[in-house]
Amino acid sequence: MATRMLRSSSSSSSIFLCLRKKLGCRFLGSSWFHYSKSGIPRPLYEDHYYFSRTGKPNDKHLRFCRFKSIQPHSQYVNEDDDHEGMDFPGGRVTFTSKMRFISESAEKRVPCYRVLDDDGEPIMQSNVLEQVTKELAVKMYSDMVRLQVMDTILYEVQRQGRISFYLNTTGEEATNIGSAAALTSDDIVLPQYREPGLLLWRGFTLQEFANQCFGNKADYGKGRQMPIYYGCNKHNYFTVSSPLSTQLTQAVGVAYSLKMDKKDACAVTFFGDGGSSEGDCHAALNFAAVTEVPLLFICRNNGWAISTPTEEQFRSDGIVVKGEAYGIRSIRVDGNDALAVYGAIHRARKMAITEQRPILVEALTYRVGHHSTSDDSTKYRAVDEIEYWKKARDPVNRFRKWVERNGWWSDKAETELRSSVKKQVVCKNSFIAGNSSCRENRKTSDFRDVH
Ligand SMILES: Cc1ncc(C[n+]2csc(CCOP(=O)(O)OP(=O)(O)O)c2C)c(N)n1
Ligand SMILES: [Mg+2]
Repeated sequence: MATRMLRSSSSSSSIFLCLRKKLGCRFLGSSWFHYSKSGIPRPLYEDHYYFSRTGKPNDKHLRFCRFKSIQPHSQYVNEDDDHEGMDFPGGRVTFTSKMRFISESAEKRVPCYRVLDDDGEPIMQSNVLEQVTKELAVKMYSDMVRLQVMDTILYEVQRQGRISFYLNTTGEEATNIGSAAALTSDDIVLPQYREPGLLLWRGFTLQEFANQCFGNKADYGKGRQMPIYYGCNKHNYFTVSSPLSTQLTQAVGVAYSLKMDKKDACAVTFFGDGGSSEGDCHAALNFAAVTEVPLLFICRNNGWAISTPTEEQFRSDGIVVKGEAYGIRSIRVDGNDALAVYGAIHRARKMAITEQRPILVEALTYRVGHHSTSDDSTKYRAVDEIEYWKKARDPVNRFRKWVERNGWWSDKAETELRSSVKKQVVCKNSFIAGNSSCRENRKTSDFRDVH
């Protein structure tokens, strides 16, 4: 059957490939795709035989329609001739004499969209290279560096015993900053916990980050949360919370309110590969699909959920294929390529708002650091693996190479940036100086603003 599928799809394959090259990035349509050996998605009803070529389906009692939200966009599907079958809620179903189970996985894994290669060279011409101007690129790079420096210092601060906990974003700077750059400040973010780059991008200062980690009196959460549980109304950033994936169902509600108010904005929620196994994740994907809300689901697939590797987390081809099951257009991107993340999220945002639909983005990245300061990842993963991702696949260096080649960055600019961030961090009255001594009196404050 695979050969037959291949043969019958050869001409449309080349059209599809041309389209793909032209468009630069490709979202998977929301329904009925199957991958042939060539890796080209085909509608699942291809190559089916029909139960009856003469009989009329007696299904008038059933309400039938192809929901608008799951109609494959012509850009993503090769339409075949309509064959006989029956109309059934959700659309037309064709008959087949072949007992054929849908494969548990496609022959070819969903490809990963990237703009830059590992050395920061564009792999081919792409609109994204024009969209990202000098000003935008320099801000993206600078914020990636600020995030790195903040992580290094606050990690050390925790090791000195001055704060109780810390969790860094090392290795995931491009996923953080690339998506932050593609959104607008009206888009409402519901984070998991490894996305402080979005707050940083929106203007949350290093001092504000430290206030929260120290739980001092300037902390917006009044010291009632663990360190790194940032939240900020002004920046449309919901407070981080412990139970994994609860933010996903909440995000559907937020997106629904944006839809009702006809806002030119979307909700954006982040989760990890581990979070994708929570029931809430599946409820949220389905809920978002049927309510047709402008919501971006961004999964950071970083290989690990504390000590659980992704091979033990799921049997599917990652998270991207789950979108299709729920009727959600989806894409897999290289999460260590800031331009790919930017391009995909920028396009996804536009589709989510103009078409009022959820979009799922799976960013392939790697958690270079330990899960948190409560973890020692060398106990369950090879140091070589960590070093490989740290050195050969570092997202910050990779982006720097591209910015530098454009003549927008230099060693001098690098030295100035790093020393100015460090200065903010370590000078007198800096973001960490003296913070541990300014806690509010808990006896009187603990019950204020609780309800
Ligand atoms: C409902 C729930 N189950 C378990 C935990 C414990 N827990 C905290 S973080 C974590 C790993 C999550 O991994 P992932 O979603 O991949 O995110 P990452 O840490 O890799 O960024 C687990 C299991 C939790 N916080 N909530
Ligand atoms: Mg993970």
